[in-house]
Amino acid sequence: KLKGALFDLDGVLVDTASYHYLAWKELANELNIPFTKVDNERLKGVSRMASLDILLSLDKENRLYTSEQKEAMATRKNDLYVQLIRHMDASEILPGVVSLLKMLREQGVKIALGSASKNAPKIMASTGLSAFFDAVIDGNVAANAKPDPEVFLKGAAAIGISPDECAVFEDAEAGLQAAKSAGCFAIGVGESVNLPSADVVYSDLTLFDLSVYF
Ligand code: B16
Ligand code: MG
Repeated sequence: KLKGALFDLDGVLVDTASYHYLAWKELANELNIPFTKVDNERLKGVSRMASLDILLSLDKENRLYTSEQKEAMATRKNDLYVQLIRHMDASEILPGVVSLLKMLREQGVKIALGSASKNAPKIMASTGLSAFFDAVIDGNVAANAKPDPEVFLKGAAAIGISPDECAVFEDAEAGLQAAKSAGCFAIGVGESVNLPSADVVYSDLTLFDLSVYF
């Protein structure tokens, strides 16, 4: 039986994936780069600068930019994103999440966040999710982005549970790869076609049966 639960934030606990998409889409429009929801799948779970590099690789004109210009683009995207998440509250927590977190706590399972996002503290506070978490590892404390296992190794260490006794809940293939390299059990949330590295996939967390794993 597993003793720790490590949660991704965007796309697992809250539906911020759609806000990330809208912000990247606006930046892409401003740069005249074609960018679709299918392209956006490749950005999920990936750090802000790595996401920008993927977006710029879609430029038909192959324009090159200085690192200052790229910093400015990343800042522009984040300003747009922060605007979009300004009014977030508990109503934007995804289905099944709160009851799962409550049941995990009742069973004494330790819970940590493992997110690439630098905006995680803001979102955890405004939705009230912070109350359920024993530790928060996010883009402000981790140097290496997923698929590097750093956030999940640090999350497991912070709750004092060995990674092989932890489950990771992830909506992104990069995050599932990170979970597997950390040695965790990898639970995908979403569509199996997008999540080949998952040990098991649920289309949403209302279908998750805790007693099978914890
Ligand atoms: P920020 P997660 C990730 O969060 C998102 O999935 C990814 O799309 C985003 O680029 C990344 O955080 C960085 O976020 O720009 O807010 O620092 O899925 O690991 O919770
Ligand atoms: Mg995610």
